[in-house]
Amino acid sequence: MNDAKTKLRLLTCVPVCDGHDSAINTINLELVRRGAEVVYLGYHRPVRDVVRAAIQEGVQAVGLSSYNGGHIEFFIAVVDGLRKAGAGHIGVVGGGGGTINRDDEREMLAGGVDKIFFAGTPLDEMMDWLAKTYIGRKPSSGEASFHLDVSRRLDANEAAGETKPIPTIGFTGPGGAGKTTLIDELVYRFLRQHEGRVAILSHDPSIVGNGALLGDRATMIYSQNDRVFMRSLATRGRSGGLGPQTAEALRVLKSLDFDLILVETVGTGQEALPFGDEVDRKVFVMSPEYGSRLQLQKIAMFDAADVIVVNKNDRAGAVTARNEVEGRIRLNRGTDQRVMTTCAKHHRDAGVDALFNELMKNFTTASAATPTT
Ligand code: B12
Repeated sequence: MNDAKTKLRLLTCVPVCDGHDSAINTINLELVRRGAEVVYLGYHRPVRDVVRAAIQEGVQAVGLSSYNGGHIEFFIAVVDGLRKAGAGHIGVVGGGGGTINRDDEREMLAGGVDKIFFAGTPLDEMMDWLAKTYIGRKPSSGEASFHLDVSRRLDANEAAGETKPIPTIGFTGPGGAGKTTLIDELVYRFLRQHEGRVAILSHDPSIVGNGALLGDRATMIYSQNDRVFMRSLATRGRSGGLGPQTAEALRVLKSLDFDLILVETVGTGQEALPFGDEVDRKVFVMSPEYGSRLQLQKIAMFDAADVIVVNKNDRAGAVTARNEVEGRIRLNRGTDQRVMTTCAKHHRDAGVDALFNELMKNFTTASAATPTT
């Protein structure tokens, strides 16, 4: 599914950001323009988050941008972490403008870092080096941890036998409604209340040059947990919210040792009906800002969703929105669709608690001993 033979797939991150974020934004965009799929992990991430994400995302390399010191230790710790996890095939590169000097570079290369790009390196030169070095790089084939095994299976489309009836919930809705934050809060509740593992398949659009900026991880807090496996997928030209690889990825995940699977679409439009039988429950997430009541007549998911969530209920108009959405759903007559309101950005939001209970209703999740990674 990775097209590793023809496509560059990188994880980028700013370990600690003191405000120097324009380099990573420039580099992410340039990579995407060149057709790369870039999983962006955001700022302030410890080594273990970088290593976990790189393995789960099946990237060829990790790109770090570092402007405020500690780069020698951090870069080398990522190399060591990857090697210890059996993922020494994943390269480590990066830059930090004028903050990384030639002596630092020598130490970093000796510690296993593949390349440091200095201030003044033309973007073209950098992109060509990354493509030449990493496209086609073969993953290591030794013994694998759970995360590495899942990642390899996803890339090889190789299920571990029959699919199992693992509870699977699909989330869709317009961009900016808060789907990712809501999913992260639901994951938090799962981790607190259940044992076992969660898998997340999260989609972002492929844009110019077929590249994609896969940015959902950057807003995830609780999903950076060893009991969570997350894979970011690009839509690769497929419209409707999911990607051409989604069905196969779900088949693989459902053959493995997970207790809950969450699927997030890209931000979708009014006509989108992304989910079929592959999910057990369909959730449509929206904010109170949908325009007039007439707009509610045009949203196809209002006929298909099991739960409609009006998120951002701290905003003006949220009460009216809930009433109007309920009025629209009543027109469906005889369905047991639920309308719920949440404020996902508030930790411990009672609306998210109620949504979690509603979604987990009638699912029996395995409560085996906490698994190892
Ligand atoms: C722009 C800039 C700022 C902007 C940042 C804007 C932003 N949103 O990013 C602002 C004005 C906010 C800023 C502030 C500060 N800055 Co400043 N800043 C710079 C400057 C001039 C350019 C950095 C930049 O983004 N360049 C654009 C990128 C694309 O190019 P580049 O940095 O040369 O990176 C190349 C490679 O390293 C590589 N690369 C970089 N990252 C990555 C990642 C990957 C994955 C890859 C593959 C490649 C790669 O790509 C580029 C190829 O040419 C540098 C000088 C320099 N040359 O480094 C100082 C510099 C980084 N800043 C510095 C300092 C000291 C500060 C301040 C502390 C100043 C102060 N006293 O307030 C503050 C700190 C921020 C804060 N907490 O307020 C020092 C750092 C010294 C050090 N640590 O060793 C520098 C080196 C200036 C200097 N010579 O003193 N800064």
